[in-house]
Amino acid sequence: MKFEKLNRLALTATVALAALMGTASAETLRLSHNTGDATTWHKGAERFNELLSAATGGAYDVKVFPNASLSGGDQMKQAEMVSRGFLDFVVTSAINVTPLVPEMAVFSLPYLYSGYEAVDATTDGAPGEKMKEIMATHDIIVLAWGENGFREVTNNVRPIKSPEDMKGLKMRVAGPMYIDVMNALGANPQQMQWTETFTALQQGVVDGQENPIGAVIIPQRVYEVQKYLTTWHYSYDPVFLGISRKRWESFDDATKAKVQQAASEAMAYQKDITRQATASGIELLKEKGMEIYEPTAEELQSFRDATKPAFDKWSEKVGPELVKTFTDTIAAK
Ligand code: X2X
Repeated sequence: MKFEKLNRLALTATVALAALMGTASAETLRLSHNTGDATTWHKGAERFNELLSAATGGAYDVKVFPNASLSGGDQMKQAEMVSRGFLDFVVTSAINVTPLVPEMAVFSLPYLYSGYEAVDATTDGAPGEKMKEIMATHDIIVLAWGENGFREVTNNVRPIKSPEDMKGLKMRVAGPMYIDVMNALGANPQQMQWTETFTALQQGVVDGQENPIGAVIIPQRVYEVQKYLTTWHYSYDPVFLGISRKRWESFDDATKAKVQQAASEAMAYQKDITRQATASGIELLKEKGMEIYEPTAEELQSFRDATKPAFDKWSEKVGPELVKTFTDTIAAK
């Protein structure tokens, strides 16, 4: 019927116009992160896009690029790109920023934290603010802290129950501080991009790696290429959502408030789903065929003692005053 046809035509035109207006009016901003598109990092970044779009009536479209693809797969380079204003946003973890901002290693000092309560006291308190100030001097505005998590060790050679079990293992690590930690344990560390690690584990180029369960090991299917996991909780790694100073200062105050709000909500969500995935993670990893070892308090203490040289070396590097800001807040918990 003529009327129906006309009606359909009108609808098509309206949809086309809306799409056109959408693309014409939304400004594209770029967000880089260095894990795959199934991780909680990615989900947090996508949530940020949704929240910001909703808060601004579709004025911004945050395009999320996983696997550090915008920095040629170089996960450490993202921070530098944001710092120089070549990238708008980054979701990455503290260890990746340490070549540019060594102080960020403070979070991940071996055995600094004993649990989530201590973590939250620092990220929500004075230490978190102090780290935001330091990052801002490098023109990276940290909008909110999220979570990569407590990093657990996996390998294909043997169950790790004591520091001695680490001896001679070829371990892939993400960043410089972890090289010192692995050396303190007598392992053979090798710095490698995360995007290359799965294949390296599969082909036996390295024996093991260390990463958090909920944020990375499960969504990136590390269990397919690793047999043993020990929950040694040796290092905590926060994630953050940061924006370049250049982009931040281009916003008016009302927009800044919306960006801040969306970032806070998105990272709270990211932290929440990461903790949930971690809590149910051990059971899932067992189902997938991994052998899990949960060290006793005494065994944890032996790992703490063995990694002390790396703690001391990096305390000097980040500055004892900064470490004290953290340890004071943790002790008051
Ligand atoms: O590369 C890693 O191990 C990862 C994904 O956890 C970090 O970005 C530090």
